[in-house]
Amino acid sequence: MFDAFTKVVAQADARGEFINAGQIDALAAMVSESNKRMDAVNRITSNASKIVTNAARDLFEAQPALTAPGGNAYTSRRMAACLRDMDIILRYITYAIFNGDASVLEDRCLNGLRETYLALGVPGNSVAEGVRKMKAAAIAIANDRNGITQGDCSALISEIGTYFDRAAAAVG
Ligand code: PEB
Repeated sequence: MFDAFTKVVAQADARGEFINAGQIDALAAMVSESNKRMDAVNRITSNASKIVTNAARDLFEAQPALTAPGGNAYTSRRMAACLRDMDIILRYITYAIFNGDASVLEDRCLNGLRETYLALGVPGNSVAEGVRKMKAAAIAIANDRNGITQGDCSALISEIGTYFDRAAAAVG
């Protein structure tokens, strides 16, 4: 598992080079902006159950076959597994945001997930749609201007978007 710093070290070491000025500048900029990152993680984390349940509700409304008899979220056991999966994916996305690096998400959550869903007969495209719904809700919450110091969060918000995109692409 990498964070933005250990990733730079691993890349430099692989080339047998010192950390260069451009890499230091990029990390210094990240540190100076880190309150935004922590606020975003805190906001998404403290709204996680709302993000998951609303996204799931929207998904089942858009794809009613999932909750109909024979569907992949039919019976409480499968419904619980589905909500749990969405919660796990969102949790790993918050770790990636915190680290400023996707490796924790890739290695511990997404690696093999497509094959798992294939083996279980769970439709990956539907999981991807659920992830996209969580993306919209999480970004609305992280980017809410109310009750927070005003500033430019566009770079952070687009970075956050990439983690959701990776998760959706991994299963969809
Ligand atoms: C991944 N999901 C399921 C299983 C696993 C995962 C390993 C099988 C074991 C079990 O049932 O617990 N586990 C999950 C994950 C990690 C992990 C992400 C990462 C670390 O360890 N059903 C739907 C929707 C979708 C869904 C499309 C959006 O209709 C999911 C939610 N996942 C779903 C369902 C099952 C499942 C299991 C229904 C149960 C399938 C079954 O037993 O029939």
